[in-house]
Amino acid sequence: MSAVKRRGSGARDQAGGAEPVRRAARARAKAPRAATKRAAAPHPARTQARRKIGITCYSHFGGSGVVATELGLGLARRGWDVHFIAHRLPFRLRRFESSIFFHEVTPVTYPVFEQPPNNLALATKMVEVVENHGIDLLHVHYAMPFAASAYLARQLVLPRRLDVVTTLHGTDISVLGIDPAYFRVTQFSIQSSDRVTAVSRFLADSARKSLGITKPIEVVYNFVDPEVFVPRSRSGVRLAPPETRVLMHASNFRQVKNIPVVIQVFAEVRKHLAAKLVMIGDGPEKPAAEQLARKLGVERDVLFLGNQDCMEELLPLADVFLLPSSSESFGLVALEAMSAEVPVVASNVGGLPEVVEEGVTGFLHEVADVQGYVGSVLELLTHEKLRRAMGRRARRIARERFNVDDMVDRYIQVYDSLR
Ligand code: GMT
Repeated sequence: MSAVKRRGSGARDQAGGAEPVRRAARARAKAPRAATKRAAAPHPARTQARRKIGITCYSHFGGSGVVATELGLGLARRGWDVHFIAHRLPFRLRRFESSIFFHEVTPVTYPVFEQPPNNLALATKMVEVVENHGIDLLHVHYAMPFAASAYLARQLVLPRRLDVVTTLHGTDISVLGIDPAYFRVTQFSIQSSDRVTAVSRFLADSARKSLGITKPIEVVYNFVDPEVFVPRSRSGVRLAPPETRVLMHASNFRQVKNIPVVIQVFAEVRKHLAAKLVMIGDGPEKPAAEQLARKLGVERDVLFLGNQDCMEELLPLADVFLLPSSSESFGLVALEAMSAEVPVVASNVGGLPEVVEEGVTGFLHEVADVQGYVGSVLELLTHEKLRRAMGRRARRIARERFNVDDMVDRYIQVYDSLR
């Protein structure tokens, strides 16, 4: 048996390689021969009709992967060839698109390695894709470690030109970037990117303050497709009987999401009216949350649904969405709820006040203000007219300020500024 093993390709490997067969075949057919040579080729974007981009993101559940995937889909709709370079197929890439390609990063394990060097495998795959497909632009979502892998790839393909755009999403700055274990590399790789964007003003400011980034950082807000996240249809699925109100939370159940407060708020609300709490997602805080629900005697009214693929089907079923995070650079799921006409009750931290307007599209409170959240949730659940009016305003603002089409255009402007 060989001591060298490939990780994680699963069914796709059986299908004949690192890419799904259809995409791999198309990719081979489309790859221009000249682009496979490492030479000082003319800047491809200037000579080719179809523009091409490599996108790297975390593919599992999480807002940064959603944003990267929806951006890729938006670019594909505008005639770009989009090459996702990632450890797994991004979860929101649910339908086949002929101009979207997936290149799986498959690190090799070996007994000498304590951990397979994933970042090197990623840089190597970036180089391979760039050279084989004549790509001159990489857009990485989440600085750690993707901006560092992209920097390495850019050095490796010299003298070919490869522009790197890095989008900062949240904990890549607020938790990991500032950790002494990663500080210097994160700072260096962001500074070395050709363009840097952040998903909120708050996050751009924190990157400047806490990481000392001096490079200009453009704010491109996260976005939603208002044709996908639509208000509840009368005939649709229900999560509770008609007279029972639905409070909803969705996250990756990490400490920053303040999960115990979600349960405590619900337990208080439940004392006043018939309600269900729908908890979507999974993560380290979930077992403790289940335990707390039992301790507070509300376990029968709390549904832990786990990770769910189709948020656009679930969010419209909520009457109120609750997000009491202790840190949140944007809160994409709150925006998706708004688009579905669901008012949001959230903490007033990070980028959340840039998304949720106090008293207009929802209510904001101090992180630990359980009574404040309870008051706002009850107000919305007991005043149907107010709840509906706020929901309608939330949808209008999601549409007007955070529309997918506008934000894809903004990213294209960022790419164009490199030409
Ligand atoms: O940084 C993280 O915690 C992960 C990341 C993700 O992949 O979901 O979340 C961040 O990026 C999202 C997309 O830009 C934002 O909507 C989230 O607010 C942000 N999370 C935090 O800041 C905690």
